[in-house]
Amino acid sequence: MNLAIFGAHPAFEHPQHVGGPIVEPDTRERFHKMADDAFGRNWLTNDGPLLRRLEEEVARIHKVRNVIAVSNGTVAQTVLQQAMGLNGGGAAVVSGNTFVSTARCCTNAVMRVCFADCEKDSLNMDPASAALCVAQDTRVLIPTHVFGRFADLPKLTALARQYGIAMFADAAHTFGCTHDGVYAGGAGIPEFMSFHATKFFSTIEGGAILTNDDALAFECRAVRNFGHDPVSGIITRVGTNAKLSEIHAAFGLASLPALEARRALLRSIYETYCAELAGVPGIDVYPLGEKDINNHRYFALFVRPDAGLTRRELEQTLLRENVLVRLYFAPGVHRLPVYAGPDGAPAATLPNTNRALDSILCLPTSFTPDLEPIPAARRIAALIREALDRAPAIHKALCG
Ligand code: T4K
Repeated sequence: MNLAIFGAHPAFEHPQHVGGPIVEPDTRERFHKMADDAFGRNWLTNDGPLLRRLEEEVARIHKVRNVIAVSNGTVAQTVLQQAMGLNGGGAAVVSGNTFVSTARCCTNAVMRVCFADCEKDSLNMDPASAALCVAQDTRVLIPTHVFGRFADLPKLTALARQYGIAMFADAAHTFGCTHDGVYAGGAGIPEFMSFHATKFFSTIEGGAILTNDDALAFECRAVRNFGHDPVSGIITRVGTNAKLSEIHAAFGLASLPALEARRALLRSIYETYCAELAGVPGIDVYPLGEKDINNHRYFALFVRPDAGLTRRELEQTLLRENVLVRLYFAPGVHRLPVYAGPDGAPAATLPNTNRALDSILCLPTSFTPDLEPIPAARRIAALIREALDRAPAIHKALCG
């Protein structure tokens, strides 16, 4: 196999994105019909019938009492924090291995952020590192479930209880995922999700809070709608506009019947990558949780130092083949200049997080409609094997 880096035609005619939206033909058809019905009703937002149905369906799937759908995952965290009274001062313990928004929502609420390291294996918040972050002014612990794999909630909730601090989880990646049979939202703490177009389940833009706490759900509904009390309609607290439109809800509802087939396909892609990359020197696949059921939306691997190519070199080689790999969440929110100390030093030194983020590469799990998914995944794995076999020549081509 020749490689584009040596002048061959790229392996893929069109760019293959990590996170390219998954929209089955049936989903499109259902969406058009539901959106059209919404226009027929002339009710397009503000707690409409589709939004309510979406909330009921997600609550049923996740076996949780309350789902509050909002306009995106970032806003879901903001609404949840406000409903929990986490505004104005104090500190939050956040995982260094998360999307930038998890930390930004805290600083937007005028909370100081302390970044915890992740566990080597799961890449989720390490309870021991989180414990070291807890200070006098700590108010909340916010683990993220990375790539659909659950953080160690028993240990983290025990830690939060020990110090009398609040806790909720960033479950942006965990739609339809379970740990020990329990879905996000059902483990005794509130959790929020993202329904962004790149996610396993999407409302194009959207998100939700999941909680078994009815009083908290009531608060979230009020905050979502400018602070209007959901029963009286009177503005009784400070709120914002976090509403999800009927058209977005329609897209989510239209996707629901496709989800099990979608998960099965993603699982086959995951298994294909695993089989094709097994035993490739210098490549480790991100391990799934033993007691977890995953949605397989993300496929992450790590390029070890003995791979022959650096992560950057492998990334560059694949980009030229139109395989648009991503480096989630590199370089790491804790290493962003916006969180640096006055001396410019990173906000935290997190060895496990740094090691993971300096070697991670996420591969596409969805492809353009002209491609058969399994052969496309096989081809990407073959490109990786070929690139590593020809490491010295690639190194030379990239370094000049
Ligand atoms: N917590 C965690 C752990 C999260 O991962 C996220 C979001 C949040 C909280 C916040 O939730 P939201 O407020 O976003 O609901 C993407 C997504 O925008 C973001 O939702 C996601 N996590 C994050 C991990 O990834 P980007 O900037 O890296 O990628 P983006 O949106 O440019 O899309 C990824 C790729 O997909 C691109 O290469 C192009 C392709 N793509 C994207 C879209 C939107 C398409 O082919 N078609 C499309 O329509 O943030």
